[in-house]
Amino acid sequence: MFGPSQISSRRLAIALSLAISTWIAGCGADVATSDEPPVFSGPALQSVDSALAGYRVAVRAFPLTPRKGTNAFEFTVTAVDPQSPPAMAMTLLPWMPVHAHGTSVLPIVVATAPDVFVATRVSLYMAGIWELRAGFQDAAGAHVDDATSVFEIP
Ligand SMILES: [Cu+2]
Repeated sequence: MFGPSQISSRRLAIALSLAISTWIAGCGADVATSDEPPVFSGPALQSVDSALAGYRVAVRAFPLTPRKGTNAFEFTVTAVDPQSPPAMAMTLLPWMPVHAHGTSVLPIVVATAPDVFVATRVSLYMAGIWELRAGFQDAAGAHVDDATSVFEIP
């Protein structure tokens, strides 16, 4: 009684359910590891001016809401002063001002595009106010400016 179209839709349903269960298993595995590549999307959580007003820095986080523990952040740097050299490198110091301490684990910062820097392994290990002190360097490696964004970790 099955016509050809009914058989093919049944096969399609089986193929789809296999694909979906594979996809769910894949997601579960990704969530379980701390090496999950960060994904940044949506509007910036913060946009801050640099200390010398040469740059505006948009900050996105992964997870989307920074949590107690390891986070990743993306910094998109736009020169607002035409005299500002391009920011070619960035350093990041997580700092807890109320206790005057940083982190023993240091972030890893890589440039993922011109003017875009991603910091992984940002260890915000205590609840409270954390400063993310970003420093920018020019092509010669000279320090040119700083920008601090502030996050409260629940
Ligand atoms: Cu602390």
